[in-house]
Amino acid sequence: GFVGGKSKTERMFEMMDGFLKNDPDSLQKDILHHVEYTVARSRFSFDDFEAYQALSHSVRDRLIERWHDTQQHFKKKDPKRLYFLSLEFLMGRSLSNSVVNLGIRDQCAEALSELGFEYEVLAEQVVNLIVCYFCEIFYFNYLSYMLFLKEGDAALGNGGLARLSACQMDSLATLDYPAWGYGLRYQYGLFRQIILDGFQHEQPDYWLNFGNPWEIERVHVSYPVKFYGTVKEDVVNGKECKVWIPGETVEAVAYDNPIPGYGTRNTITLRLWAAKPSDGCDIESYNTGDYINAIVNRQKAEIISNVLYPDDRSYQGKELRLKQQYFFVSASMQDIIRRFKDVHENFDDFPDKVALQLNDTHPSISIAELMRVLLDEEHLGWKKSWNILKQVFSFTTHTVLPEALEKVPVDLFQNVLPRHLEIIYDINFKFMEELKEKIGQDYARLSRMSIVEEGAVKNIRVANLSIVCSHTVNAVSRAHYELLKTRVFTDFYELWPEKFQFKTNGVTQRRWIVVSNPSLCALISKWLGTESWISDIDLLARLREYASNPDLQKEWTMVKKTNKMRVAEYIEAMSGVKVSLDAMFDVQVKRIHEYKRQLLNILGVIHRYDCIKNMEKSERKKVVPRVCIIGGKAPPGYEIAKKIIKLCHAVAETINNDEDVGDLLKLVFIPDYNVSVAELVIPGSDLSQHISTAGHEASGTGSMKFLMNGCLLLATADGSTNEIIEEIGAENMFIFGAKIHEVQALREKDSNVKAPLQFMRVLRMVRDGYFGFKDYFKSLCDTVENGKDFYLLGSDFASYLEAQAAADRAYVDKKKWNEMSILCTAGSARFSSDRTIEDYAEKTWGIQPCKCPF
Ligand code: Z57
Repeated sequence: GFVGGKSKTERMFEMMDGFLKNDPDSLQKDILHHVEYTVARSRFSFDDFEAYQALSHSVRDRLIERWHDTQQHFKKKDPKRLYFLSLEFLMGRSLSNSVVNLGIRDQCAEALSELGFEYEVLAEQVVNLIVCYFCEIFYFNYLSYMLFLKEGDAALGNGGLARLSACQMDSLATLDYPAWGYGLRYQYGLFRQIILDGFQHEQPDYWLNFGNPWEIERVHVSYPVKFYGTVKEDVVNGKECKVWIPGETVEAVAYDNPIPGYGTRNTITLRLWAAKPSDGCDIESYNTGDYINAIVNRQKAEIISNVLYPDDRSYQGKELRLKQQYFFVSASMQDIIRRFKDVHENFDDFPDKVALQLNDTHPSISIAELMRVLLDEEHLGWKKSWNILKQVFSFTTHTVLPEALEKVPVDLFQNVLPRHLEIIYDINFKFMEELKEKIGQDYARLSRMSIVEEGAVKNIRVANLSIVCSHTVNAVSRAHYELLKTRVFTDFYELWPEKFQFKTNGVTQRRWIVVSNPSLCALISKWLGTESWISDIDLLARLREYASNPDLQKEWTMVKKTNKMRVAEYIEAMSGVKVSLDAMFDVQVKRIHEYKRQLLNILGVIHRYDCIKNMEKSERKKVVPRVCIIGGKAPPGYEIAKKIIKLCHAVAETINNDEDVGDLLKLVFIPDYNVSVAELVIPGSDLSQHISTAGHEASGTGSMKFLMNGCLLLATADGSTNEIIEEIGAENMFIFGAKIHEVQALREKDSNVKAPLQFMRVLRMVRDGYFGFKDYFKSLCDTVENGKDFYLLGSDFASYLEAQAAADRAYVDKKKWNEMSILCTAGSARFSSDRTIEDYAEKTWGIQPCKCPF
C-alpha cells in the first residue's frame, strides 16, 4: 500500500530514521536508552556491568539491522547456500568481536568515556586485577560472578575443532558467503576448571545465568523432533513405504546468533537449538489423572540440550549423546528443507541450492535423516533420493586417533532411531554389493569397509557412513591428508581417490590480532600504511621487508612488552607468583592429552631446574631466565591427563619457592584456559610449544594464533607445523623430534636404548618423590617407562632439550629474535581462515559470495 505517495517500506524507513547511526552521540543516546528501558536501571546511576549490558544491546541492535538486511538479500537472490553442521562452536566473548567487525570500536569508546566508563574495562580487554589467589574455590565462583560481573565466554565446545567452527563462521560472514551455522544451545558449556591443591575440579558453566544479549530467541521457529518407537509397512498412493511411529517428541526452539562480517554489511546466522517439551500429544498422560507428574515429566525433554560432553575424543555409546546429535540434526534438516521448499516445487534443484558440511562425524546422522525425509515423507523412491543425497554432503575429519572415530552400538541405534538404522543397513547393503563388483570377494577388505562392524557388539561406523555418502572428504592439513590415505582410510582412498582433499585449517585475524592484540594491530597497519590486511591477509607478507628495520624492531619489542606485562599481572593475580618481564615467556596452552605431551614439557622444566641447581653461582649468570606457562583442561574422566596437571603444580611448588633459582625459572599453571584467556596469553608470549608426537595432531590451530602474534614456535613436524615451516623456514623455528614416518619403527625399538640418561634422571626424581605425591605419580611415570612410552617422550627428549637450548641462544640475540618474530607474523597469511574458507567455497561447496548492498 502507498501512503502519501510513499511506499510502506519507504515510510517505515523514514519513521525509523534510516539506519542506526554509529557516531559517538547516537551510540551514547542508545546506551542510555538501553540502561533505562532494557536493563531497567536509572540512566543517572548505573555500574560497569549495567553499562556493559546497555552497550551490548546497542551493538545488538546494529547487528540485528544488518542481519535482517542480509537475510532479506539472501532470500531475494536465492543463491546456493552452505549449511555448516557442528555439534560444537567455541565462540568466546561477543562484545569486542562485534564492535571490531562493525567498525565502531573508537566510537563506542568515545561514547562510553563521556559517560564515565572505559570501553576496555567493559569489554574485558583489561584483566580485572583483583581476581583472587587468596580465595578458595566457592569463593572464586562467587567473586567472579557476583562482584566482577562481565561477559563470560560462550564455550559451547571443547577445543580446536570447536574454535575452528567459530573462526570459519567469522570468515564466511566476512567473505559474504550465504552460509548458516547450525548447532546445539547447551545450557551448560564446557566445564570451568578449578584447581584445588593442584588437582583439577570441574564446575558447571552457568553461562546463561545473567542473560545473553547476543542471541535472539525465536519461539516461532520450532520443530518437533522424534525418538524411539517402531517402523511399520504402509501403502501410500499405491506404493509400499515405511512409516516411523515415534515414541517420544521433543520440541526444538531456535536461538539465532548473528555473526557479523568485517568491512561488510553481511551478517550471517548461527542457529542453535534448545530442547523444550512439546505441546499436544499429551492428552494420554493428563487423562491418567496424575496432572502434577505429567507436568514434571514434560520438563525432562530439556535434558537433551542441557550439557556439552567434555571429552570430545572417546565416544562412549551414550544414549544422551546420540539423542543430542539427532536432535540438532533433525531440527536443522527440517529448517533447511522448509527454506528450500519455500521457493522450490520439487527436489530436482536441491543439490544446486544446498551444501551440507559435516564438521567431523558428530552430525552424520543427518545423512540417514535426509534419506528418510526423501524416502518416507517426499516419497521420491530410493534411486532419486540417493542421487540427491550423494551430491550434497561434504565431510571434514579432524583426527587420526582411532579412539576418536565414533562407533554407535547397533542396539542403541535400534532403540532410539529404528528407521534410521534400517536406512543405514540399506545404504550399506547397496554399498557392499557395488564394492563386491569392483574388488571381488576380498572379504577382509569388505568387512573393514562395511558401515556395520560385526562382532560381539555390533556397531555402526559413523566415519564409514560419512565417507560413503559424502562427495568430498577433507583433511585439515596436508600431513593429515597423507595419513588418511596411507593409514586411516586407505581402503576408501584406493576406491575413490578423487573424493579425498585437504584444506589446511586457519584462524581469523579479526579475533586473533585485531581484537586480542590491538597494539600489534595498530603497529602492523602503521607499517603497511593500510588496514586492508584485516580482510586481505596476504598483505601481511609485506612486513618481511622491514623484519630487520631497527625502528620497527623497537616498536615491536614495546608491543610485546606491554602484552607480557598484562600476562604477568594476570599470573600474579591468579597464583601469587611474581614473574620477571625480562624472562622468556614460554607457553603451552591447549587441551591436556597424552599425545600433546605436556608431560614432555614438564620433564623438560625439571631438567632445566636440575641443571640450574647443579651449577656454580657464577655459571648461573649465563642462564636465560624463563617463565614456563602451561594451561589447559583435562577431560574429567581422563586420569593420566589429570595427573599431568597435578605434576605441573607439584613441580611449580618446588621450583617457584627455591631461592637458588629465583627469576631464572618459574613454572605456572594458568587455570580455566578458554578463548578469553587465550586472547590474553597468546599476544604476551615469546615462545610457544606444539610438541605432539609426530603423526598425532591432525592440524593444530593454536600454533597459527601464536604465529600471527609474532611468537616463535618450538614444535615437532606434525600437522600444520610442516606447512608453517614451508612459509617461514625451519631456521625461524625450533623444530625437533622424530618425523611422522619414523614413529612406527621407534615404537618397536627397545625402550632402554632410546631414552637418554637425562630422561631417566628426571623421571627418577618424580618417582622418588622429589616433588611429593610419590604414589600418585607412579602410574603417570609408568606410561613413559618400562617399555611403554607409546608417545615417545624418551626418544624425543634429547632433541627436545637441544631445541630448547637453541631457543635460549636465539633469545639472547635480541635483534635476531625480533627479526624472527616479525617473520612469524609476516609469514602467517596462509593460516588465515579466510584462505581456508575460500578454498572450501571453491573446491568443496561450490558457493559464491552474495553481498548485501549497503
Ligand atoms: C578436536 O578438537 C580435534 C579433533 C577431533 O577429532 C576432535 Br573430536 C576434537 C582437533 C584436532 O585435534 C586438531 O589437530 C585440529 O587442529 C582441530 O581439531 C581442528 O581441525
